[in-house]
Amino acid sequence: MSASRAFRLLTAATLVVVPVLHQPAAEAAASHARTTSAGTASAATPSGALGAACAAAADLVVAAPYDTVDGRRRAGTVTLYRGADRTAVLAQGEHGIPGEPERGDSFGSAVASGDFNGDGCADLAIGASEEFAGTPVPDGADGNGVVQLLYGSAGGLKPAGTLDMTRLGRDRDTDRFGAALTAGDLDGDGDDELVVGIPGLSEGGGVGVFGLKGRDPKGRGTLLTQATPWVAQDHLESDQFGAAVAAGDFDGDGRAELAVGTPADTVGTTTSGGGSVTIVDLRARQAGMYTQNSPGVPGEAEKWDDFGAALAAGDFDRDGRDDLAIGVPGEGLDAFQDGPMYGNGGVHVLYGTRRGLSAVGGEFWSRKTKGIRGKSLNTDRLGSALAAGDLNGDGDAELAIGLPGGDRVLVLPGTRTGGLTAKHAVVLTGRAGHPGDLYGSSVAVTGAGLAVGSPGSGRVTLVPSSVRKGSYTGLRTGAARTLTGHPAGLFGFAVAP
Ligand SMILES: [Ca+2]
Ligand SMILES: [Ca+2]
Ligand SMILES: [Ca+2]
Ligand SMILES: [Ca+2]
Repeated sequence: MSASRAFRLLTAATLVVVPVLHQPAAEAAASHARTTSAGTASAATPSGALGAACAAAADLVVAAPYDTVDGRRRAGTVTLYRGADRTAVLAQGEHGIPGEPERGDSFGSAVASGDFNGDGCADLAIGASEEFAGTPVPDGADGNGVVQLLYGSAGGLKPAGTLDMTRLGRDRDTDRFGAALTAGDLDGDGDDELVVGIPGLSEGGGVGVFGLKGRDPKGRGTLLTQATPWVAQDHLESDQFGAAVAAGDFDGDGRAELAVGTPADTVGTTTSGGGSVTIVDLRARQAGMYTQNSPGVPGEAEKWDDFGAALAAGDFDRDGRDDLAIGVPGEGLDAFQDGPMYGNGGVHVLYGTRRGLSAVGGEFWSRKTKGIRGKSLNTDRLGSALAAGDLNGDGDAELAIGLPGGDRVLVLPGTRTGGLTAKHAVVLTGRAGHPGDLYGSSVAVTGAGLAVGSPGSGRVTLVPSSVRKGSYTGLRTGAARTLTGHPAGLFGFAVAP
């Protein structure tokens, strides 16, 4: 196996992919409904007659994209849990899932749940970003990538088909289709669209949107790139547009907009890898871009910042409009930052307004922010993973921020009176003396609390939360439980409700 390949995916575990997976699917459009009802198996499932007919397959999905399957290394598995009980281990070629486990597929590169077919039952999308459809190429090359769909039903999750680049009218290339996933109701018709990140696409990355306007989610999708005429951005092959995706209704009109991270985007003329985030209104065919050089956004775009490496949407101030958290894990706050692996890291928060997201009144959070406990280190990489959801049941979303280099997760309470606050913020800590755990590489808000992945040690920590209104996270840190898998499989690389 190629050491560089392993390094890259591990790096991605720490640095890049997390947001996507953790942006709980349908969080975007359904963030208000989600997570308020502790114990609900699928918050994405609307209540009602149809919903009652759905079998609750899982309330937590844990990906292990490097798991060995039938002796094939890095083929990948995805494990479903209800509470702490394992209900199924999914792999290609098992449980009716098409394909076969091959060396290096990375099934579980991303996971997202949502109601894609509109039947009221929560469905599951699983990325296998390194899958090759045709002749395998040598280890180390980027995969074509596929996404496998499973539909919820009265009988549980059933395999429903495979998506790949050809559904977007393009030949397969080293696209990494499915390296990132999210779900959201982009057209306002009540079902979730599936959004697939394709960061390796030749024109600097891309995003595929499936199921718009009542179309079959398995049918022809819509491809969006920086070269799309109404997006019209400069693009280099290495930009990684689509490395992170999130959906949120930022203007409160009932339809979600799409946020696309381009963490390696060049900003200005001299800056490589400063990163950008593009906000897309697919229906209006409008796109706008934020960088650290945008008016009102604090900071300055610098090399290796990785602005947009993680994204999460949630209504932090409960005004009915989603707000957007943007991770910038490579942000340097200390003198020594010489290299792409360094970064104290930070998170920008843009709040939604009637006219969409606005940098006015935005925030920048780091471990140096007043009121946040602990010392900021230049290896923390805070903002590598983000998740938003209402942990304490008072209607506003809390924000969980992973800093896997520091083996910690910072959780900020949302408030009706001013959005996120450091007041009663919680810092969750991984196992003492185990820095290789990479605790906080992935985070997800579930119906029961917060899930934190430590792929370095193959662990996922479940921290339950309960109702506690106001400026609290509601987390019950003393009641945390741990799920374990194979460390070599990167169990916990991605988690989703
Ligand atoms: Ca469904
Ligand atoms: Ca829809
Ligand atoms: Ca808001
Ligand atoms: Ca809350």
